[in-house]
Amino acid sequence: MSAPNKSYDPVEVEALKPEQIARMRDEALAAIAAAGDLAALHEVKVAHAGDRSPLALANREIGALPPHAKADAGKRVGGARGEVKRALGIRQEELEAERDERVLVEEAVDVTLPLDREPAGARHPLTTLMERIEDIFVAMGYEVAEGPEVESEWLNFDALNIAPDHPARTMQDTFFVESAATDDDQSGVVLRTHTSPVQIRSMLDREPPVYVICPGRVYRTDELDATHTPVFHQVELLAVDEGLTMADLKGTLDHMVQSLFGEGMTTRLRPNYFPFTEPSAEMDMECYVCRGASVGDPDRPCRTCGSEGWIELGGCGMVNPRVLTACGVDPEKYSGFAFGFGIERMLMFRHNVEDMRDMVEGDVRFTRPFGMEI
Ligand code: FA5
Repeated sequence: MSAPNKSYDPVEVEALKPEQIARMRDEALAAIAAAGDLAALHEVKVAHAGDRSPLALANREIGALPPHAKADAGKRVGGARGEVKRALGIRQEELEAERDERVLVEEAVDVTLPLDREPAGARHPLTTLMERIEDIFVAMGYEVAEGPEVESEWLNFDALNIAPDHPARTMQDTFFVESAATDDDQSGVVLRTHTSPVQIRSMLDREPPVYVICPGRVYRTDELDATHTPVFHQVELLAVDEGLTMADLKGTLDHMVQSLFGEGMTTRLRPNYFPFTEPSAEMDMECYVCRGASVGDPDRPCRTCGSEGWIELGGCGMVNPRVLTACGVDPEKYSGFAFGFGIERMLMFRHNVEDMRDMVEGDVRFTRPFGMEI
């Protein structure tokens, strides 16, 4: 700030002359009017109303005036600065309104325009079918049990009464991960060929009674074709309790097929052989499409059961006492039943899927028609 000027002549303080103040104000007002957008207006504000603007500098000169001249000069400068400030405010509002209007036009969303929809996905029907089967048994009090897909040979075969030299060992073509050591009895490691080792794990982990349902992926060295895949899914069921009989097994199977295929459906058991069940059976369900009406009637062929009247589901039987013993369960006190079947095969006849390869190719056109069933 300048020092007080005792010999002040207001005419000689150039910046405070009325015409200078008027010029500064007019220049400021013109610049404000010319500012085309908010950024330009901000620059004008700094230049004409900021601390280093001509009017601000003139205002500083007032302090150097003698008292009688201060009021006059102060009014003049203050008036000009007030006008500039008001003009800035008005222009600011105008430019903001213009900007808002422009944004509304430029960023408008036409909700009537057609849009490229993301194609909706669908859960794989194998997953939904497996969950549906789990739900049936969970509702009956069964527990869902799972086991590893890379399994010890002992649990996959030996504990299930399939000894190394047993012919049944070659019935399921096996992917070997690690061979068994030859100089001791160390078990090898395989990709499990069925879900039955989860039976063993469940019995080893729990005290009877045991009621488990074991869904999972299994592996066999089968070629991929219309009815086989090297990686498929099975569901295994195991019940161990006092006094269980084949009648309980049959009743459980009937309940499952009725829950999945409709009231009144029934099953039948045909003798078969599995080393881990005794007696063993192949389980069939009544054809839910023709209900047996196609049998012997060439005019009513049934594609679902091949006019057999029955559809093969999988294997079952009473748990072999040797398996109970291997798992520390007293076969004198407890008995058990088990069954296991392939989910891919069930999906084939439940939904008329003709080729199993469609299930593994990952083409959404296959899964989408099954929708989002949960
Ligand atoms: C077994 O795997 C026994 N563990 C089932 C069992 C459990 C019997 C409990 C007794 C007690 P099997 O090898 O038959 O059984 O296979 C069962 C089902 O798996 C077959 O009925 C079939 O539906 C399915 N399956 C077998 N191989 C394939 C394959 N390569 N691709 C798709 N599904 C298959």
